[in-house]
Amino acid sequence: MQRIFSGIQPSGVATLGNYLGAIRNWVALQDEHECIYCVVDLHAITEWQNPKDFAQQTREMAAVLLACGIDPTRHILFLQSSVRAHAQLAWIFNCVARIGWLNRMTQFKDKAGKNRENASTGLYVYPNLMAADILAYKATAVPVGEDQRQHLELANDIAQKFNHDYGVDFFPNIQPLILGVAARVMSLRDGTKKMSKSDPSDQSRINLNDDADTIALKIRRAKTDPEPLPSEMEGLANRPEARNLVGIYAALADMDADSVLRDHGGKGFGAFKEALAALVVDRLSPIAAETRRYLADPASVDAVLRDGAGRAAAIADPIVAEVERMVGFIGV
Ligand code: AQP
Repeated sequence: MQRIFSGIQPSGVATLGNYLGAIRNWVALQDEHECIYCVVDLHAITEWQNPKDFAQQTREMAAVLLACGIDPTRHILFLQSSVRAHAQLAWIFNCVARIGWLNRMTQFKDKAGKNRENASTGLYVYPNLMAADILAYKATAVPVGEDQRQHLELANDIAQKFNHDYGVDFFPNIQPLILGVAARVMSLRDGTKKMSKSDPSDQSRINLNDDADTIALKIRRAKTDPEPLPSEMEGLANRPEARNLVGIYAALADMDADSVLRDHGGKGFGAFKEALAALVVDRLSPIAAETRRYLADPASVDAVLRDGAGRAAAIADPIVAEVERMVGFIGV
């Protein structure tokens, strides 16, 4: 069975983008893969997290994953900061990756924005930690949204350079698994920006814990253009907001976008948004209810995470110990 690794940052409440681009695929992959899923709290602190909220966000993210159907008995679910191998291997990778490689990372440019000099050094070396997350388990496939493709290419560059520098054939090649029609869900306020849990505008996203009225209101207020929906895909060219709403509908209804346009083309956005809101509520409200059920017993969530951390460390620790020997650490 192929081993896969993937992670999600507890930097806010999981969004519909996280769900369609990642979590839903994680659940589906459980039948045919050995899955290691991680709440990546070390990654989250590359940007400021208020400690009071952060602990709650972290537990809530784990609860969301369980509510969506991650099965911690057949697979592994844990917190990144609980398994020291991630940070240990990341340091070695900081010394393998080149500054020129990191300078090309578009996510750093997007997140650091104009205030680059004031971004944390953690944000800059984020892709090295991500490479360590995957390679500490010698995972060979990573289900991610389209936005993470560049980071996976960098992880492969790091693996190859390590193998080459130390004259070993140790780290495998990693394959991105980019699944589903809505591999990239965009902001409801700006169809050119991805939907993000840390976007300052709550109106830009659907949170997995939003109630039905909030979801309906956000979709009603979502930015659109004055034209009706087209009946064919070509009619969505240069209409990023319309394309995004159609993509969300298609992904949640398990249809292709052409079929959505066949059913809804020619209608104004008012009617389409009503149909979309009903679909989103139908799909997300069971998840929100199940998340609340897990959070009513936080000790049970912590027990799942503790058990997962033990099983994750049992895989990662020997791999990282071997890497340290290859590097020449004496380890006494
Ligand atoms: N808008 C999106 N569409 C599709 N997939 C998405 N993902 C994130 N946003 C979208 C996928 O979700 C997984 C977990 O992401 P993450 O939490 O590790 O970090 P991120 O990609 O930076 O997600 P956010 O929501 O934008 O978080 P913040 O605001 O903290 O930066 C990844 O597989 C990602 O592809």
